[in-house]
Amino acid sequence: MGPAAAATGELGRDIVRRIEALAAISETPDNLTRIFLSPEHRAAADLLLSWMRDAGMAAHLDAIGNVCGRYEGERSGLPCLMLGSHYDTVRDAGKWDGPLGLVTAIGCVADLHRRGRRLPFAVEVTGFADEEGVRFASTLLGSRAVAGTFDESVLGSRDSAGVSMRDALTTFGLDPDHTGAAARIRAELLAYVELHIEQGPVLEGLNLPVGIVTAIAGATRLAASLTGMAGHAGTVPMLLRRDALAGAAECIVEIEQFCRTDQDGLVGTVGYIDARPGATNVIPGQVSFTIDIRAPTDAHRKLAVTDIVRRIENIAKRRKLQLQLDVTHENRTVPCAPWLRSQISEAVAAEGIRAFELPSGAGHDGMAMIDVADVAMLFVRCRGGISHHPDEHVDPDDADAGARVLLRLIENFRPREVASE
Ligand code: HGY
Ligand code: MN
Ligand code: MN
Repeated sequence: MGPAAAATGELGRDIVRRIEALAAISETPDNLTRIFLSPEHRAAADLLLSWMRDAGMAAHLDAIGNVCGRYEGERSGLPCLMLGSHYDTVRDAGKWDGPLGLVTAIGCVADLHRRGRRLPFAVEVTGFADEEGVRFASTLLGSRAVAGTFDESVLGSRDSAGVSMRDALTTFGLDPDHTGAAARIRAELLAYVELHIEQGPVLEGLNLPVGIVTAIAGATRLAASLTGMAGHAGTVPMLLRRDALAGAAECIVEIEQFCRTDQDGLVGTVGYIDARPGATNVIPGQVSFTIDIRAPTDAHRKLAVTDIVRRIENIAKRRKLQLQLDVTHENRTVPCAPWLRSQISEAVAAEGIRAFELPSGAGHDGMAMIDVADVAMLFVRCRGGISHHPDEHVDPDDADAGARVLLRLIENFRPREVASE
């Protein structure tokens, strides 16, 4: 008989230790910010690669900056069950959004390795380089590269400091002309499964440590720019002004009001705004802001976007502001595969937990991975439903429960053909 499986609590303690180590790698000393292709992003990648190797995986950085680990099956070269999540963060982030899924997957493989357990398929762990889309206007860059849907035209896009993605990739040590090398083909992947914190309050309300995701809600992101006329704050009469910031403020409140009156789960957020020239005594002449719109169904979201755009156009027209509106990101709702959901449900029930299903309002790498594999997700409860905030927290016992479910899923995994026989 080989070594015993991890004792209760052991996987959870290992996850917390790794989460703390990753959270210490930040661009800012007082909070956690780790943006795509920054030096800290690179340091986190190196740490993840070392953990993957310690867990018995062959590991490398791919052409877009994803960290990729592979644990061979009973013989080398078999198709894989891919596990993963992202290692970039939003600004002033929590520690768990992204890294939880990644370090849990690494911990599970480490446990298989410790026991010398090989499976009739390979297990791969992918740490996606950019899911949040904070640095450049586009998002899901890491998983799109793996899915073979990376749009090379985004290489020319620039961050707020004017650095192009092409130059940032070069500085990171990658060749921007070879991002295509990160792409995988469907025959190599049996499925993509991601564990992630829930980022909402549902599991906590039901007193459940984990939940099975039914679908990932689609999203539309837009970049808006309003141009008016800068001028002297003391001399230009109020009725003669073309104040771009006041116009943006009206648009923002309009978006909020419109989404608030919706009864069916529509949400709209303006999360970034930049006003120029940006001085106390100058009327703002130019403002850029972002808009993020989500709804439970694609049809509902598309109708809402059309309505919101019309309202913004009317505000701009009335205020004599020039408007530029561009869709920077559009993702359809992605269903989680029923055959994978039922295997996750079995693993949850086998851990003595009620198998509960819920949708994801947040976006995830599965939205891109669907183009190369069937996808599924397991959510882990977080405290107070708080996410994208430094107070984000997962109880170590819940991290442990998530890991035990994931490990059970891996060890009992049946590829689709076998599962449906
Ligand atoms: O925005 C999202 O839903 C994800 O957290 N990137
Ligand atoms: Mn996030
Ligand atoms: Mn995330």
